[in-house]
Amino acid sequence: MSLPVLLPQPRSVDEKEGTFTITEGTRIVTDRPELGDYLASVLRPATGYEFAVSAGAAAEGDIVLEINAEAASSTGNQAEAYRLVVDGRNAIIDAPADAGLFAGIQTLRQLLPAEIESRTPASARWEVSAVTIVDAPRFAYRGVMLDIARHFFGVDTIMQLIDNVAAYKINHLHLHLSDDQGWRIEIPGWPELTRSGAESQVGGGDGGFLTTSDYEQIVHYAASRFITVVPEIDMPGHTNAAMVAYPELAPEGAKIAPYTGIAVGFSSFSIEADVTYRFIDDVVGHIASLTPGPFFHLGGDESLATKDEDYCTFMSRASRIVTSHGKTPVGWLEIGTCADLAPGTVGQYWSYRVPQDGADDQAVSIVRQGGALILSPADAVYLDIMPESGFRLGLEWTGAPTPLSQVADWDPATLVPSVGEENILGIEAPLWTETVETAADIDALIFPRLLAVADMAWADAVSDSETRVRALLPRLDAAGVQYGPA
Ligand code: TNX
Repeated sequence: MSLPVLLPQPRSVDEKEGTFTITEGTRIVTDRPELGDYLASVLRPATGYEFAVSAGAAAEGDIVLEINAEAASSTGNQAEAYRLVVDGRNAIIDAPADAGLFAGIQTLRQLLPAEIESRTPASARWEVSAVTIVDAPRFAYRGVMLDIARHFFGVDTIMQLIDNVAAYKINHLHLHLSDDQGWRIEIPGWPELTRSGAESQVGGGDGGFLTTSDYEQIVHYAASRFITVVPEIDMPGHTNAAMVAYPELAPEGAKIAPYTGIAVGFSSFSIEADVTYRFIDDVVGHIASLTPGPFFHLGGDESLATKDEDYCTFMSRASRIVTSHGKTPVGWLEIGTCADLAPGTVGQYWSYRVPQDGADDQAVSIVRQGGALILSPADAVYLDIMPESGFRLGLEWTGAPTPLSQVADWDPATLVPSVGEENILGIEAPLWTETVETAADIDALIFPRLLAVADMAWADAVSDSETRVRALLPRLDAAGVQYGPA
């Protein structure tokens, strides 16, 4: 039996003689019941087996998940490191921490036939080749972004996305929660945000918003899949919807009406008004209190309606509001034009694979101010860029489509020549939703290209990313993911 393609590519894979077979009697033995239940929930639908989860001693035929501090000695002391040892008797995952066990579970899934991903009973021989895998990620931050402002998507769609991406070891979900076209999260004391501010979207549909409990549910579900939610409230531009709700946030005399087009760069908060900063303090404070992860994203992109001299005054203040609520600020790369950010502010690179218009200087400025970078080069990992010309969804402002073959065709360590790997948190693939209206549209743009991103964000060096991703398509098929061109 030969090993299937594993994606992301593990650090070391040592194939052995023999096979382990999952049967009706296979139990999951672990003293981490939540992880055991999760693994059972992954394996049950296709196999139809029970997968009793229990603590105690393992017998032949069992799958074992165990915390083992020593596993760190062979993998490096990383939270997501794990070992997976399969022989004729057992499949055993051990790791220094739960996040590593979760990562190891995803690898075990891929050692089984693709039919394991079916949500209804499937027939296959549930066999796994004997193997020893020792694995840990290259980058700590492996993200995907969903824009729920241009078109609104609710809890169910977001939870489905979380499950679909967790299978490929994506561990951050950035939610773009506000833009010109809509404000998408409830904030106590500012009720108009989710009335007039949320009733529009691109093309004039109904819009919508997440209640506090919706957002809590998402954060909780994401955490159960070891995914950190990164909330973004975009400012001082991309704020038309907030100003529809509260015109006092706008510069004097500005005319504010709901916006349902897809232009950018026409809105700005008032930089002088005190109410602007009271508002930001309330918004950041509320969302930060609901968000267990360390980050709060302030946007800061394309603030073309904000005067240059005002932009940095604003970003100095706004980034410090974020740190005052205990979070690390993140901003799109333009924040690197400012020299007085809160120390440690993270920058999200969204220029091209060859830096344009001073993007390299902006990246360096962020690193000098103590921040790291999240890399999202637009002509590689912007998943809203069409996968092929004429595709029914997506934009093409990068000048050309982004086919699967291009997604991993760059090197994170040399993207910005003077920013080395030690200053790179990781890679994130954004999905802006100007053209995206349904959950099926999300699948069609995110998959399979996100797999190439997941591969390069986890693995030390991957070659032939396109062929590797194609090998995984039967798994996406079995899982019912309606992926786009590959
Ligand atoms: C640029 S990239 C934007 C978004 C658009 C996107 C469309 C960035 C930080 N801002 O406002 O939705 O292009 O691809």
